[in-house]
Amino acid sequence: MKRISRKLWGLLAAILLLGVPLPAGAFSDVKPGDWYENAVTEMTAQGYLLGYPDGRFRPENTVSAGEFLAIVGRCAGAQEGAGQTGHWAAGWVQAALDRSWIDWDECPPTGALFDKPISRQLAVKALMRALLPDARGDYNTESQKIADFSELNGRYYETTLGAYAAGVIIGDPSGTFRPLGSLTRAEACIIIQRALKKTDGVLPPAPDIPSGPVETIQGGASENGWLQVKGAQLCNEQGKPVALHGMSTHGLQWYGQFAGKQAVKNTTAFGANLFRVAMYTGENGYLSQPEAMKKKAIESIDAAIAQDMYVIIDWHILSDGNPMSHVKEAEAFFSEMARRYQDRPEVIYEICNEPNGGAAWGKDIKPYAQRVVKAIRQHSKGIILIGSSTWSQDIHLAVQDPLEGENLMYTLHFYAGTHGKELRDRIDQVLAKGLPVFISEWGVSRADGSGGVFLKEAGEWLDFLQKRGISWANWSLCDKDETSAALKPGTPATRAWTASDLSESGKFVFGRF
Ligand code: IDC
Repeated sequence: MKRISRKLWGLLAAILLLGVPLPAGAFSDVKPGDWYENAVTEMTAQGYLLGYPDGRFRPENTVSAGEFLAIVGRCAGAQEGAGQTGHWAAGWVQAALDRSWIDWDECPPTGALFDKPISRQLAVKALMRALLPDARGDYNTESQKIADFSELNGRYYETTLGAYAAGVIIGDPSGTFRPLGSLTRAEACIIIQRALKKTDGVLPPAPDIPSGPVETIQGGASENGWLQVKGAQLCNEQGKPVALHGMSTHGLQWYGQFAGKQAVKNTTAFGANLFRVAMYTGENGYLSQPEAMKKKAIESIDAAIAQDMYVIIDWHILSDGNPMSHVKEAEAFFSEMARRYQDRPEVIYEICNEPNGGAAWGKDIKPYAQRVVKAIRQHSKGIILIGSSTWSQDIHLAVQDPLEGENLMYTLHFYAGTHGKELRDRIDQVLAKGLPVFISEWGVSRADGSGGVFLKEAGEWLDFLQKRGISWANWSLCDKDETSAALKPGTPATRAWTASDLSESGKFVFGRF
């Protein structure tokens, strides 16, 4: 059924882009032996491609942005969005914007570029994002195929290299891509046909664009009870979407005072309903002093529970990049914690803060996660948060090979001074495929914990997360002299805090609980 309706869309798209039906082989300007003859004939036979009433195909005419995005949208089975202008292509451009196939500046919804030729780099990006979003090309291998690679804007690397690797673009005899050049109808026909073939009839699911903000409930554990994951959304016990917002501690071994009762109480007073207990494993943390760190973590967890907060136990791997190195310790620790807190709906288990170094999803992280999830599930049905490679940024790899089980979520970590739209697009990609995402750590600083603060960028991030009902914990609740710290240096942990105790970061973040 799906395949038929997509074909029908393709047919409609072809009418729009290329005119009215004519029998295959009937174009007076497509001659046997023309380099595009084969593609035009085959696409026509499939019903994707049609010509003009005068019997011509006009292979050398230039394709406009509106025309190209309309046909790609229909080939991908998308629906028109709410266009901002009366232009016939406005709804299709909007659909492409909503799905992040293109960005606002590349073809604004106001229409100025709808009838302008689409650049080759942009056309390829839109096509690949729509039909083959997972295609990737090795930088070294693929860039060598492109003689004028230096002319390609960096934002098009991923989709262009992916298109070369997938064979969607083969390049002209001179080996140039001409990223800024335009695309003829013949060329558009060929690359769309190639991409459609590569989908093998299995098109990526149309991203489920939130039609408006996801309405989430806040509140504490007494109100929301046991959390559950429904689809990609974190929900409360009644099945209503819920959002948790709060702070992560810094390392318990260094800033343990800001993980105690008073600090937790202060954080709740500013409106947080989430507390993350960052128990470093390396760096003189749990692996060096297990009993002391466990005691500290338990104190902190109990303090959060007493304040009606949800609380994350974070196995904070960092310098020990591969979680597999200490899987036995992790199994034992989480088994003990899950047994201890089996009746507590507040407790959330984060089993590997940030795998890095050589840790790979399929080889290390997933098998690690399977073992630790199993250990936890012997006692608790609580939410489990799973990291990924590259410091918990590679959710696009996790989505290709997720774990089986319930109430599992995948963490993405970002720092507003370092990470932006690339990672947000990644979140939308995986959400569209149903992967539940939790931001268990983010900062208003650069990724090194310093620099900035980047409040404008952080604001864009939080708006994005709010619209999607995604929960977050901010790094970090301490008074260290670094911009990611929420408290001014010298702020005591032993009394209540006022706004004047908060750093620039703290003011911003606490204001967003
Ligand atoms: C940073 C701290 C910094 C500390 C360093 C090493 O801000 O004071 O010296 O760790 O332990 C992460 C990590 C988190 C980092 C943070 C900022 O999870 O431990 O904290 N960050 O660099 N991932 C990305 C950034």
